[in-house]
Amino acid sequence: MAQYIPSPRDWVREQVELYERSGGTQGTTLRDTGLPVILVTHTGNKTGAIRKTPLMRVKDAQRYVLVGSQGGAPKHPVWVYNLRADPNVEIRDRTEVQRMRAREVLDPAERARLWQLAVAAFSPYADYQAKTTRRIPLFVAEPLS
Ligand code: F42
Repeated sequence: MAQYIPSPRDWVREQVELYERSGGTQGTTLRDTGLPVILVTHTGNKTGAIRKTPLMRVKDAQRYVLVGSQGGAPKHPVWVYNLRADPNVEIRDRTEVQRMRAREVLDPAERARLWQLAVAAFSPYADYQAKTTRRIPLFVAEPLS
């Protein structure tokens, strides 16, 4: 069994702990905003360790859109490289946990549609994209068929 390595960022690690410890009934929103957050469990591409990353919940029917914004930072978050290397994820949305597969959205028309959904769910994504020259990566996580 792979080892779980918690995030080095206190606020992220604490949100993951509360979310999981409460069985998905607490710690499920982003701080003061009240907006919903999901937990994405994935595999580190160098360590092979289990990583857990809270992201905003952006839904497209049964699918989740994962937005690699990291607050408009100049570099992609590391989880983007992890998902590119191994697309198998587990997504916790409050009390519901599902195994899914993540696919990076490269088609421009599909990306444009999903980006609109993302900004509708969490408007700061637009500011984050304006803040950085990198193109914020999007993934869709789809149920395993
Ligand atoms: N981040 C987003 O990008 N988008 C969101 O919508 C979002 C929402 C959100 C809501 C609540 C919350 O608490 C956090 C939220 N975040 C959101 C922040 C998000 O959870 C991540 O912290 C952020 O995106 C940064 O991701 P990161 O993967 O760069 O994480 C850092 C902090 C981290 O854990 N780094 C590790 C470290 O030790 O520095 C590395 C973890 C890792 O995966 N290592 C790999 C391995 O093999 O284990 C190898 C690393 C490599 O070099 O390739």
